[in-house]
Amino acid sequence: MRILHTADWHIGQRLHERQRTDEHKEFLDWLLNTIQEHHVELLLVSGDIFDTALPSSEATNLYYQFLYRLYNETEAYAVITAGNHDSPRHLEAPREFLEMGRIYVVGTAEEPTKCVLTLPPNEPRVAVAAVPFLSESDLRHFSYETEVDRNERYRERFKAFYADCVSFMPAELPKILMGHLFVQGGKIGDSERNVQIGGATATHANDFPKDVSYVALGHLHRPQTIKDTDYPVRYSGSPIPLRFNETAYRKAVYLLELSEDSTLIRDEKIEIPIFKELCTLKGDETSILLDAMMGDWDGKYIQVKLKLTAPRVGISDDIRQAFGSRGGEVLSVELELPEVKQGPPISVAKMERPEKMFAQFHKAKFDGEPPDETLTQTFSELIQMVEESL
Ligand SMILES: [Mn+2]
Repeated sequence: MRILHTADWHIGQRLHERQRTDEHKEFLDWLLNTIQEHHVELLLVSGDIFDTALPSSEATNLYYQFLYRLYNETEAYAVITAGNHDSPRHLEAPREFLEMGRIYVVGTAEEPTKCVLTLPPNEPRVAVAAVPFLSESDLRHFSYETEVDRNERYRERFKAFYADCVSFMPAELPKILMGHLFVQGGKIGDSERNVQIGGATATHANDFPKDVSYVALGHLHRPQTIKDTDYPVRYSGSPIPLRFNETAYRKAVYLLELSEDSTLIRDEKIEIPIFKELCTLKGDETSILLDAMMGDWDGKYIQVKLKLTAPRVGISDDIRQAFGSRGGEVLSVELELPEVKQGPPISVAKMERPEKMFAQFHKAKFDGEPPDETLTQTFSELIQMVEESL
């Protein structure tokens, strides 16, 4: 059976207020072509379908257009689970309707039995544990428990949940586990350091049961294999870079093929085309403006980290304009002012009114912009409150 693993679509996401609808549309078109080209029989989407619990009508429309095309233009089955960004109930609402179209959605998981699917339903060739994001709040809290006990119990719960899922699967079928969680050893963004989230809370790759062919994970946006000994425990990553720090590696989906005796006979990483380039530029004003003139910025999103020796009014606008005239769009300009090594000695006699100091601080921090009236007013009220309390 040919299977495609993807996750973390985050449809409806905005990057500095820019809608990503076009990028998501291009990705879903590409995904459908890839499914057709490789004769994929089962699509797995491991959580975070949408970026928010209540996605916009555009985001919802894009999702259902894709599902309809998947049903209408391919023969593939699909298993879709909820991530921490999704509303489990919202995602699951059309569950029975979608099942008529070979699409299986699992949003909530009260019991392991509810997650186990065997596909195709009439002549099963694979068993899938469609486990959505399980929140820590699902655990009953015992007041006498220490944090460590609680973390360990959370981890134990995962272990037991997956073990139960496997015990409900027909022994002769190849087994695939899905999940939306952090597994110890995973890396996020561009960072090479391992992520530690609450230490003991994190599930270990070895906590997944034996006798499994593949673990299809979602949650981390970088494609990566956590364990590759008996079977891959893997994150497919997100299809588009959701932040500027997700551009140092290519986004991907994974194409798998399982033989009837549960062997993974094909395991291929397919790189996703870059639909919109995200670039980060660092430097002083001269080098950034030179970059703007020399580079090809057509259709690109740009983040600028500008080193300044002194604040200057309007510098952000100049930079936006320089790239804008070359077809690029600057989404953010971060100003880096030199750190003052030793502050001037403070004497009470010379001390300015706090409002004036605040205005100076604001100008230094925000590109020469003085604070607006509301902010100044609020600050004054705050100072008054402090002075009255002395
Ligand atoms: Mn997530």
